[in-house]
Amino acid sequence: MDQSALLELFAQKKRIVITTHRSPDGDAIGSSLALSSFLMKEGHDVRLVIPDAAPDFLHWMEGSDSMLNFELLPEACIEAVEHAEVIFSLDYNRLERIASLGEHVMASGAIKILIDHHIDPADYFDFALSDTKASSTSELIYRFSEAQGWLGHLDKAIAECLYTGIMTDTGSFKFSSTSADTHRIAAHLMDAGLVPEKVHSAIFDTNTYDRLQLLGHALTKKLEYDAERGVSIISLSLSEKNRFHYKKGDTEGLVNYGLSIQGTKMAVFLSEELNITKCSFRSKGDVDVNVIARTWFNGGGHKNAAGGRLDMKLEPALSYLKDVIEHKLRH
Ligand SMILES: [Mn+2]
Repeated sequence: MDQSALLELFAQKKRIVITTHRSPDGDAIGSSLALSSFLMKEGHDVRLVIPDAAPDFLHWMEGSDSMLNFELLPEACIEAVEHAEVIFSLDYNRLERIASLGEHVMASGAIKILIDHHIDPADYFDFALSDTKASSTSELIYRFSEAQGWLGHLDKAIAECLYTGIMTDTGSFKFSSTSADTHRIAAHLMDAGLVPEKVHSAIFDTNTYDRLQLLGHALTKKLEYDAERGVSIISLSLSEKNRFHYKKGDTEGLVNYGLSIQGTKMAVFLSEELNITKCSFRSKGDVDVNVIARTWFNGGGHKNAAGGRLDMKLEPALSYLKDVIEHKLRH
């Protein structure tokens, strides 16, 4: 499918489902809500389906009330997918990322469109805008909408959604994926009425007292630094998280503190859940944490930011991680 076929596709009103990944972040929700608004303003029937809940700090975004949560409303989500003529995959590129909803997407005869910036997309779509150099899926939604001729619909609410995605995925415009185009798009979003300070504050000035105490505990008691290898590790057990009344999203960004130590090449955050330990990886330069996460931690992501999971408690997970670092990685 090419660009002109896409223009033709959206010339008629369609039943459209937008999907994004599990544990949706600012880019997942921002890009999905923005695309949803563009499509609705074009007159299409749009459902936005998310595998599980979005964190509270994203609930202010316009349209977030109408998202269908697969965990809460599985039947409505499956029905939407089964009736869709077009299904979008945003900010992910493998159907495992949307839990068992992926099987329904796979089985659907709808036209499948992938818009994403992760590497190695699986081959299940009819059209893909897949650019691993792009700062965010939100940036790609801007480009996609521009190519479709939809930017006339760009308003303040859509601009806020796209800006949220770009800002969160670029660490507030500081990661190497931030291009001149990223800034140009941000400028256009401001022209549409966006107030960056408002979005920044809505996303980041949302700490609770407990969250800051948990952060303090993690940094003073649970941060290990291996200066020789340039590796930092933060680990938190379920009971530690409970002690600080942990809520989803409270450890968001914690791994970046490890990476900010001068000389660090790789930072890891281990977070114990009921029966598993979640692993987040960040790196600088040539250290490819996507490969590390894929090879040893049942996960993947980007070269400098990836995630994975181990089916074990925190203590064995920490030993396993250290074993991989000592014996498997070249330093
Ligand atoms: Mn993203």
